[in-house]
Amino acid sequence: MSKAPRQDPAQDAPDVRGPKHRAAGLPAVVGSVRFVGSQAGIRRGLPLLRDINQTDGFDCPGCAWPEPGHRHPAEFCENGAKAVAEEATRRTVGPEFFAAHPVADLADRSGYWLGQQGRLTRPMHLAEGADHYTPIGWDEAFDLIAAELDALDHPDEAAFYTSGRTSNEAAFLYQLFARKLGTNNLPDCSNMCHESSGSALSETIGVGKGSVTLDDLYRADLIIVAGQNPGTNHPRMLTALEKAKRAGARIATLNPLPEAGMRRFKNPQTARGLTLGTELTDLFLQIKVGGDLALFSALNRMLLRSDAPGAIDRDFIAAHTHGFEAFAAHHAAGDDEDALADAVRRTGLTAEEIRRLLEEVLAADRIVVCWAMGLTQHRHAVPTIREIVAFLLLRGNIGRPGAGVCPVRGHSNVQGDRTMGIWERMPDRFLDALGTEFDFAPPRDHGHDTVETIRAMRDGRVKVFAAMGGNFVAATPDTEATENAMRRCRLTVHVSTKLNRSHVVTGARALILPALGRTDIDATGGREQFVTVEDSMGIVHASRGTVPPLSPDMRSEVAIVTGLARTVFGPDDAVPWDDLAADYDRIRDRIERVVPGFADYNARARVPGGFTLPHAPRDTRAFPTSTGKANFTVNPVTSPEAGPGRLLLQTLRSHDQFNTTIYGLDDRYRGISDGRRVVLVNPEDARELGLADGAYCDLVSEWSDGDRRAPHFKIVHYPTARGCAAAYFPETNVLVPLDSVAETSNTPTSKSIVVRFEPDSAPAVR
Ligand SMILES: Nc1nc2c(c(=O)[nH]1)N[C@H]1C(S)=C(S)[C@@H](COP(=O)(O)OP(=O)(O)OC[C@H]3O[C@@H](n4cnc5c(=O)[nH]c(N)nc54)[C@H](O)[C@@H]3O)O[C@H]1N2
Ligand SMILES: Nc1nc2c(c(=O)[nH]1)N[C@H]1C(S)=C(S)[C@@H](COP(=O)(O)OP(=O)(O)OC[C@H]3O[C@@H](n4cnc5c(=O)[nH]c(N)nc54)[C@H](O)[C@@H]3O)O[C@H]1N2
Ligand SMILES: [Mo]
Repeated sequence: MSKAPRQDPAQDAPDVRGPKHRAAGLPAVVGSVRFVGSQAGIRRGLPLLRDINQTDGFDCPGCAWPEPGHRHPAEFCENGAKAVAEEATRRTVGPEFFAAHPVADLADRSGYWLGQQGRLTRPMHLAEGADHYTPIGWDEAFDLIAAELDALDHPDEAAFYTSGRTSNEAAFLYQLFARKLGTNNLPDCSNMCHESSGSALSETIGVGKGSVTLDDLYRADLIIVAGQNPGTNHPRMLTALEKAKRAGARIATLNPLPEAGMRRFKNPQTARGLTLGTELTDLFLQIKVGGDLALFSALNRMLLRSDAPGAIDRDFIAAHTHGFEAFAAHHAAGDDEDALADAVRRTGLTAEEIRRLLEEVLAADRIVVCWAMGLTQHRHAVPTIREIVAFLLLRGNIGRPGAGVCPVRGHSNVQGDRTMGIWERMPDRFLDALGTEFDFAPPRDHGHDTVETIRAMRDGRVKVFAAMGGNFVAATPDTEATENAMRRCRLTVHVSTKLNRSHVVTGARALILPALGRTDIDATGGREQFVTVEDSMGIVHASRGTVPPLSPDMRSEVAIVTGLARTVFGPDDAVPWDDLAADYDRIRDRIERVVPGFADYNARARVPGGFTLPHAPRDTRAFPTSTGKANFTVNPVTSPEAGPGRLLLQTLRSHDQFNTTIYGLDDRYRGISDGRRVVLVNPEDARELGLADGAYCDLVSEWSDGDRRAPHFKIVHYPTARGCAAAYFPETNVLVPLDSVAETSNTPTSKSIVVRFEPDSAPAVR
């Protein structure tokens, strides 16, 4: 725990041993048990492992991957165990801790150190001009927030952020609170995550969610996994891929990095897996960062030209799609050889490799494409995903078994939060239903998303910032600009489980409100309550905490929202906030009347395994788009260019972190230990740029408004694609310019930052 206690980059001294080829296996099992023991203790921790993802237990807060129908007694992975242990830790940060540490000292600590201090147990207040947080009562805290909200000139001067762990019930009430107040300023982590998927899918198929179930994966002939590292971020997905493989699927992987899990997977749930493992990837294409649009565009062009029988599904296209002529004309323009040469240049692949992928595609009747942040966090992310949808539409691969789109969500309930109305741009039909149910007129102007919220705080247009979970200043781009923006607020409020950077970079006044997490027993209203969540495949199910909370002063997110709302709107409000909190069934009854697909919610939430939400394209090949059909789109090929002496930096996760929560300083599969400030560079590029293996450098990103610098990164020669580099976030968020965002979705371009390398400006003191 003493490692890397300070923000000081010079303290970071990673050790490098080179990448691994296999994932999971025995080291993962040993890793989970050891970590759980060290945080939660064996007596509190091990029984918890038994409850993860079981129908009578809680939903793993680790990721949004669905649970299979037949659950394994150990339905969790190493990283899920770490997420659970972080939350169920016995360590606490109470008033004594805050008395001992002035905020200035906490602001000098690393995010890792802050997180390791333990669970927040009491509401804490940082008064204007004070050096220390001091305890505050819940009612006093609500009064304080109500007074600040009341002092605003307009409700749009407040913003209400949500991270993706919040339950359906709490999320629904939270957006109701914001809208009753009069604002649609509901930025969320999704703005930085799968917003590009939502934008592209809504436009093309009419539903911003994935169209496949686990069963579809098991029935697919070809699964393309693009821009995703499931070995670390969705380890249980590897079990599904292994099962698909056994049933005959082939797997193609598109990634600038050779990620361990996609090569050999040793399933820790089976004896065979622990020893032998399965070779998952049949075709690995080491694509350049940002090259996916060029690749799928090339594939589509070749499919349109192909004389292989059934290369494209003309019946499906005629019956269910719109815009095919324009799409085909776009791909008919220009010279085929030139187009292929252009794709080769932009992808860094050979023409032969692209043709091999085409052969896989032509041999596959049913295709699923899975993706995550490697596709969504680029300037051209939305056109890339639209082109992937077109690729699937060409062969009728949406709306039939074994085929479809599979954006793999991150946070465990990020998809559910959206379904519940956490979005700055909810459609009118949702706002109409909400207004009718609760007898008020919801605001109609679109609110701020995450990037717009930062700009608004910077410009003094947002003065009160509240967050339901998350770590806003560390997760967002342009760290310095964002921290300065946050400091300009009148009041910042964080509903949180653990201490993080956002608690110590505050507005004039600040509150920390300690919330119960997934693992905690929730006895709000004097009875054990359960909540519900929605996974990445649209299945809604119950989650019940199973450990006693560490302090009676922690409240459920539902109790916190309703407590605040009652203070702000008074006891006679038309919404019976207290009644809703006393019995979550009453919240679900209201959700059922506002959100489509939730009929009989309370009964179906009690069915083990839950229920599946309707998805028109998947269920009936109906496409609720503007044209009433699935839309082909025209997406001119583009890709990021770094320019001479520069590389394209992607910022990604190590094996020992959950977003901004750092579990430890190792990245076992990439062979990095004891530190995080590494930059992975292809050895050929390194030679050309004079970057010696093991030397330290500064990373400098270039943008129209000037340079940004992240000091002291150890150079690691690593087999990434040429022209590309990789380093971990949040350390590199300082390099991502606020205005460098994806078209349409406004997602920060965290996966393609142009950087140059300069001598280390913070040499280690040894
Ligand atoms: N243990 C753990 N689990 C997690 C998380 C965590 O931090 N830790 N985070 C959760 C969240 S919120 C999310 S959104 C997901 C994130 O899950 P991932 O998207 O898997 O996470 P990243 O680490 O950002 O990895 C991005 C992957 O895309 C590749 N990539 C980068 N650029 C490109 C590109 O241009 N093209 C292609 N084809 N590939 C590219 C990278 O090499 C890397 O393998 O995981 C969730 N689960
Ligand atoms: N450069 C770069 N930046 C990125 C990304 C990237 O790939 N590169 N990825 C982006 C992505 S995909 C995402 S999703 C965002 C993540 O952004 P966020 O969701 O804002 O960040 P997290 O680190 O997941 O938030 C962790 C904090 O949430 C709180 N917390 C945990 N569980 C609970 C709970 O149950 N209730 C409450 N109330 N609080 C809880 C804890 O206090 C913890 O410190 O980051 C984005 N930022
Ligand atoms: Mo995410």
